[in-house]
This record gives sequence, structure tokens and C-alpha cells, in this order.
Amino acid sequence: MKSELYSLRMRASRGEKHISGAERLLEYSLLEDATSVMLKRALNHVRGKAEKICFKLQPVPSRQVSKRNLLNLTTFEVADWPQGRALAAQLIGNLGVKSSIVQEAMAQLAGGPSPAGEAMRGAMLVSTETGQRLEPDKTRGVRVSRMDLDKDAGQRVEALLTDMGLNNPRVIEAWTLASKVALYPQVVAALCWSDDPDYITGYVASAQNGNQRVIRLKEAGSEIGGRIFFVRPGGDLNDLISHLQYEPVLFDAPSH
Ligand code: WAQ
Ligand code: MG
Repeated sequence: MKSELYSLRMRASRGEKHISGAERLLEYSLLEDATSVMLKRALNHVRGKAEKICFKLQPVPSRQVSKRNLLNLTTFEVADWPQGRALAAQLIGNLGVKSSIVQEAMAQLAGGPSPAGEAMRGAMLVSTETGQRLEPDKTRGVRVSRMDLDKDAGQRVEALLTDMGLNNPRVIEAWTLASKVALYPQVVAALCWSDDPDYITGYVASAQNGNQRVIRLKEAGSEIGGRIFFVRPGGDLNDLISHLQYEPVLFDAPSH
């Protein structure tokens, strides 16, 4: 493996249950540390004990990697999660998605979007035209990978987040993921809240309005979370899925 970057992915599960996953895009010298951080995460996860932990390492030719800017980051305070969900629905509505479609998609996420009524491993894709689920595998969903902070951007991004009191890996990973998803014109908005019972903050992300964090989007203790990518009609779905999964992108701080 001689290329300059590596896609490193981890997935931890117990039976059908998704415990934890992670994806990075890194140079060789950082792989050992990143792998050990992922292993610790998988072994000590609030969603429970993993029975199987898979790592996948794939070389990515650095000439294929594009460099982009993270979305702007804003945070909305709300009193409780029902207020947070109402706000999130409004933020997605502001992007032109019909309210009935947002409500139905959010209800599916809140009820456990996998066939077993649990969290999925990846994201739901929902048509903004019909409200239908578009992801080919409803247990797996679509897992976005091959994105990370650019090596030279780390300090700039961490300084920004430190000013906001948000300098931690979860925020950085979610922000990077949201910024990649928003690159594709077929995606109108992404909605996310964690499936970790101890983490209740989520976001609505879009190219138009940036990464809009909403501090309370679910009830503490709930293991149901996930992501919805609202997809506008007209584009090639397989092409979008392939870009989400395989296009390598490194991110720098927001451009303004
Ligand atoms: N691609 C697609 N979907 C994913 C991915 C991915 N790479 N990673 C996670 N998901 C889906 C999957 O259904 C998970 O169950 C769900 O999202 C939640 O994943 O600014 O921690 O890693 O404070 O638990 C957002 C707010 C935190 C961060 C999200 O999600 C902030 C979070 P988790
Ligand atoms: Mg999780």
C-alpha cells in the first residue's frame, strides 16, 4: 500500500444490532493512533458490548482527493426535544421540503428506521417528491465515508471549535460528514441525531444554510437515532450513493 492516503473504517455490532462505526481518511503515519482510538470506542460503547468489530483499510490515491470547506456552523438552543424536533422540521421546511414529507420521514426515524424498528448502520434516503425511502438496503442504509479534516486544517478547526466550547471528535466527525453530504446538489438537507443514549444534540445541514446544530433533538436514554438525507428528484440515485460512499474529500475550516 503505497498511496498517500488511507480510508480507515470501523464497524462494531452485536447480532443485528449496530453498536458503533467510524470512518477516517488519513495518511500512513496517523493510522496506528486512529485505529487504536476506534478500537477503544468500539470496545467501550454506551450502546453495549460488541460481538464483532470489523476494520477496513483501503488505499486512496491522493490525486483523487478533493479539498473543500466545512459548512458554517451555528447552534440553536431549545428548551426540550419536542421543541427541537419542531425547529428541525421548520429548518428543513425552509429549504423547500413539504412539511408532510418532513413529518413522515422524522416519524420513521423516531420510530426506529430499520426493519426491526431499530437504528440503522447508515442513513435513510428520502425523496422530497414522494416521501419514499430510496436506500437500497433498509437495514444498512447508506454509509458515507472517505472524508476527514485536511491535515493542515486541524489546528484552525480546533481553534474555531474551542471558541465555541465544542472541540471534540464527535462534533468534528459529524461536521465533516454533514459537509460532505451537502456537497451534492441532489441532497436538499440532512437531518441527524445520534443513536447513542447519552447524546441528544443533532443537526440539520444543507449547502444553503450550513450545519445548524439543535441542542436537544431526542430524549436522553433513547437508542434510536440516525440520519435522513432528503434527496430531490431528477438525479441519478446510484451515482449519488457512489459519491457518498467513495468520493474522497478533505475539509478545511469554513470559508467565511
Ligand atoms: N454515514 C451515514 N450514516 C451514518 C454514518 C455515516 N458515516 N455514521 C452514522 N450514521 C447514522 C447511523 O444510522 C447512526 O445510527 C446514526 O447516524 C447516528 O450516528 O455537533 O454522534 O455516530 O454536537 O451516533 C451529531 C451532533 C452527532 C454533533 C451525531 O451520530 C454535534 C452522532 P452517531
Ligand atoms: Mg452512534
